[in-house]
Amino acid sequence: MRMNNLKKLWREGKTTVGAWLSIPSGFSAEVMAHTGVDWLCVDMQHGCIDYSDVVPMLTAISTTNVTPLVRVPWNEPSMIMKVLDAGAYGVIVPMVSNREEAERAVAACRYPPTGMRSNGPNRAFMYSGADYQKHSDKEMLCIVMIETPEGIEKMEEIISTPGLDGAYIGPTDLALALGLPPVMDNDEPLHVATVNRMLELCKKHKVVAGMHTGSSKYSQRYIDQGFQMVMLVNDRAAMSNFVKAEVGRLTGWTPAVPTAPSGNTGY
Ligand code: 3PY
Ligand code: MG
Repeated sequence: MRMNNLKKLWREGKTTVGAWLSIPSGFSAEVMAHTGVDWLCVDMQHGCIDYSDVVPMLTAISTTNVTPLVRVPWNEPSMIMKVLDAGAYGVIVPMVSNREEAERAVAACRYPPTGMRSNGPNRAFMYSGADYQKHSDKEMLCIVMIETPEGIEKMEEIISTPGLDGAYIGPTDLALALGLPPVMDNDEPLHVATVNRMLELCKKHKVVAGMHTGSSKYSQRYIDQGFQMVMLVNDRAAMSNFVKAEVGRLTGWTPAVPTAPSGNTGY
């Protein structure tokens, strides 16, 4: 079976940089897969992306060694299983709030007797190899997002869930959960303290800590802190920010909705 490169890099203690795909296109996924990132996440939660878009996007990413992940729209086992069947090497599950929900996400990623994943890896076995079912439990990543008030309160019981590979912070939902405005690269002391507490718990329970950022400045900050999974750039934001800046330089045009100071609006 094809090994999970991302998991290998984490095992070696390395930091990994990824990007986010919101545009429903195999071509833009392929373009992004040739940018030097370690992993790409196809975003079914907030991206303009359905299952019929996910399949050609995963096919496009598999022209490279970039590890393909999918953020599912919700903690719903049937969609987790379908994206793994399509060849995702891991899922990011949003809004996980307690141990039971984390266990449900993990179980959807593992075949019986460990979990409850149903058999049918229709594209996965072509991408991975004929022995997919035999090895997939140890290669597929289950990463949950902690970004709700209950999730903040119960972060240790979530992070210590057996079989969990990573905990990923959605900074804007985290901000809302803390009663703050939904700012991506966030310097609010309460936000910073909550992020730091999650990182410490991830280290304690030997789970990878992931952080969503909007600029290399903040990516660097989280890398320096010890996050092993850092999201640098979103395809839609990259296109929009670059073109707006170029048009502005040439014509003096300024957008009605200003670009965030960190340069990013990449949810
Ligand atoms: C958040 O900021 O809440 C996210 O989920 C990032 O995608
Ligand atoms: Mg979120």
